Amino acid sequence: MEGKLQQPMLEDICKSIRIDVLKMMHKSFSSHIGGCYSVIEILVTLYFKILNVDPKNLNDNERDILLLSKAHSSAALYAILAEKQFFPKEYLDTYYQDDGKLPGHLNKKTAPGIEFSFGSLGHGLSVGCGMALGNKRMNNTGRIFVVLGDGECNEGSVWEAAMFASHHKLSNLTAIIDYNKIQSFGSTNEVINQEPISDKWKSFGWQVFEIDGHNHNELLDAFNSPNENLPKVIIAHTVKGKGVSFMENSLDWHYKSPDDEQLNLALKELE
Ligand SMILES: Cc1ncc(C[n+]2csc(CCOP(=O)(O)OP(=O)(O)O)c2C)c(N)n1
Repeated sequence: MEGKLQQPMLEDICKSIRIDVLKMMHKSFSSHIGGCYSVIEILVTLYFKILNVDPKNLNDNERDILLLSKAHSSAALYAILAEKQFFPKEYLDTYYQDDGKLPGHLNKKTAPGIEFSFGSLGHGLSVGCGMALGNKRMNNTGRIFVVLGDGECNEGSVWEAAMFASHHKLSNLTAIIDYNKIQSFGSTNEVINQEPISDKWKSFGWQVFEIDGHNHNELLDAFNSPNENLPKVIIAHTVKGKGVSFMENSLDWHYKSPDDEQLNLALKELE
């Protein structure tokens, strides 16, 4: 209920994060805006409603940890961390710049709030398994959340980690799949079809939720649902490029960066 009342606030935050990301991509001529826009509601819901993490106490062993395994969407995470005051908003102006604070992929050492370095796809779930098992063994209450791309799930290491997590009953681990159906060079189901995706994760021993990944209430319900002593996976149906009409569901916007005209058109839609 609380989530439902707060939804307009979350939507406003998402809009402002989309604008920050657009400006970062335009200034740096960099790629991956489509995958940033598909994951924004997922990350905003986590950082503003779910995660127990305090920028002033980043070494707290009991904190929740977010791992963005699809690290090419770093710009979305950076904009949210700046909004949550993990670091100054001015850092965003240095995204993807020489000597800047924020590189294109995630480096734990560059800015507070980045929990692990990623860029090569397929590693986040394994790292999350290790952290979740460590927390369990040390009786730490912190939970681990890993955000994966659907294309990323073509990597065999994801499925090795999936088996490991259910074997060890890592109930403190949640994976979220940003299921936007497009990867870098084609649609995910053309490259390697993962359907029926829910059945696959169930057969690997996970508790599965399949939801609209742009709907904050559905995200909140899935995150807050009681745990069955199993790892949880949220298959979040999303739209690549969500929020800007000419970017939505378009393969082009995996790699393209907006020129001046596209920046202004997108700003008009977002503002
Ligand atoms: C191991 C590895 N292979 C290839 C790449 C290059 N790459 C970057 S993004 C991407 C597509 C990923 O697709 P998906 O996980 O669906 O991401 P999204 O659509 O959410 O951006 C690829 C292949 C990489 N980063 N790591």
